[in-house]
Amino acid sequence: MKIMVLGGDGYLGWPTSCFFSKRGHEVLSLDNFSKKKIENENGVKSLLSTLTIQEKINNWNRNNNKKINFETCDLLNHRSIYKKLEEFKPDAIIHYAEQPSAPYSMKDRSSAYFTQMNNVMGNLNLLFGIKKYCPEAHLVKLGTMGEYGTPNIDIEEGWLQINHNGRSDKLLFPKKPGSFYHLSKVHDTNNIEFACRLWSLKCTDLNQGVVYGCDTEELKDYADDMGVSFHYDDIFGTVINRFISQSVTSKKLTVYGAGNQKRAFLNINDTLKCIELSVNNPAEVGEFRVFNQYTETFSINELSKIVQDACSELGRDIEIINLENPRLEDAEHYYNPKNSGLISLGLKPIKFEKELVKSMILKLDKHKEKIDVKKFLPSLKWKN
Ligand code: USQ
Repeated sequence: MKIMVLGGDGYLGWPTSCFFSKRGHEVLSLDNFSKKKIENENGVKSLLSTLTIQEKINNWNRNNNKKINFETCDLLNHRSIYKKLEEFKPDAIIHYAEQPSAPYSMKDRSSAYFTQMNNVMGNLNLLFGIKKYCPEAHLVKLGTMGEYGTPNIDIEEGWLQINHNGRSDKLLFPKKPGSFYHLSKVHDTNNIEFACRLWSLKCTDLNQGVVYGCDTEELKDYADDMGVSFHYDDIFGTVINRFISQSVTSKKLTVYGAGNQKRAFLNINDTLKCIELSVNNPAEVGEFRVFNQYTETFSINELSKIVQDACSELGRDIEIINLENPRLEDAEHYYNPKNSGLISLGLKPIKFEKELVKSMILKLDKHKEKIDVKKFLPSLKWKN
C-alpha cells in the first residue's frame, strides 16, 4: 500500500513510518519542522531521537528493504501538499501534522493563533488536495479524546443518537474541549465530517487519549538516538512520560491539583496497532468514522501511585507533590468514554502496570544526566 505520513518527524510520525516500512509498505513521510522550531524557541528538546530525520532515515534505509522517503512539506502551503498528493497518489494518509501541545496553545495570542492556523488551515488544505488529486484515499486523522472534555454523560465514539421533542437524529457528539489546541481538533472534526458529506471522502478520525512510551517494537533494537521523540518538559511531555522522567531523576511526581481528574491513555505501541487496524479496515466512501483510541482510563492520582509503587520495587523512594493546577479542568467529574470500535477490530491492549513502568525507568536511567529537571515545573498557566 502507498502510505503518506504527515508529521513524519514527530513522536508518532517517525515510529509510524518505520512500522509501515517494516511491513513492506511504500512510505512517504512529510514534515514542516514546526515542532522543532517551537522546541528551539522554548528551550526544550527530546531526550531520545536526537539524530536529524535525514540521519534516522538513512540508518533505517540501510537496514530495511522497504525504504522510507522523506520530503519537507508545509500543509499551509497548499501547492506543496497538492504536488505531493498528485505525485505519490497515496492509498492512505495518516495525518499527525499538527501542533500537539495544549500548554503551548495556551501560552499567548500568537501561540494560540499559530496552533489553530497551522492545524485547522493545514487540515483544510489537505482536504481540498485529497478531493482534487486522490479522492479515493483513506484519511486517517489524529483527533483527541480532549475534544469531548469531561461531560457528565457517557462519551460515545464521535456520534450521539439524540431524541428531542419527539424527533430523533444522529449528530456529532457535543464537544467541551479545554484548550485552544483541543479546540483546533474540534474544528478539524467539523471540517472533515462536512468534507466527507460534501465530496464523498472517506475518513477515520481517531480521538486518541494521552500516549506514553519511550520505545516501539520496530525501533527497540536501534540506538536511542534513533528512537522516539521523548519529551519530559511541561510543553510537549505527556503526564506518564513526565512521571517516569521525574522518577529517574529522583524528583517528586508533579500531580496537578488534587489529582482526581481522569483521562484516557494508551501505549505508543498500541497507537501503531490502532493506526494499522484503521488503515487495513478503511472507512466507506462518504463515511466519517470515529474511534476513541485509548485502552485504559486512570485518574492522575492512580497513575502517580502505580509509578511510585514500581519505584519502590526498584528500591527507589519517590514522593508525590500536588501542585496548584495550571490548567482549567474539572477537579472532580464523571468519566465513561466508550472504546469498542478498535477493540472489535482486534486491538489487544497493553496494560499500564508496574513491570512496564520499571522497564521504562531502566531504559531512561542511561540518559538521566541529560534531563533538565527545571523543565518539570509547569511554566504555562491557562489563566494568569
Ligand atoms: N498532568 C499532571 N501533571 C503533569 C502533567 C499533566 O497532573 O506533570 C495532568 C493534567 O492536568 C491533565 C493530564 O495530566 O489532566 C493530561 O495532561 P498531559 O499533559 O499528559 O496531556 P494533554 O495536555 O491533555 O495532551 C496530550 C497530548 C495531546 C493529546 C492529548 C490527548 O499532548 O497531543 O491530544 O494528550 S487527551 O488528553 O486525551 O486530549
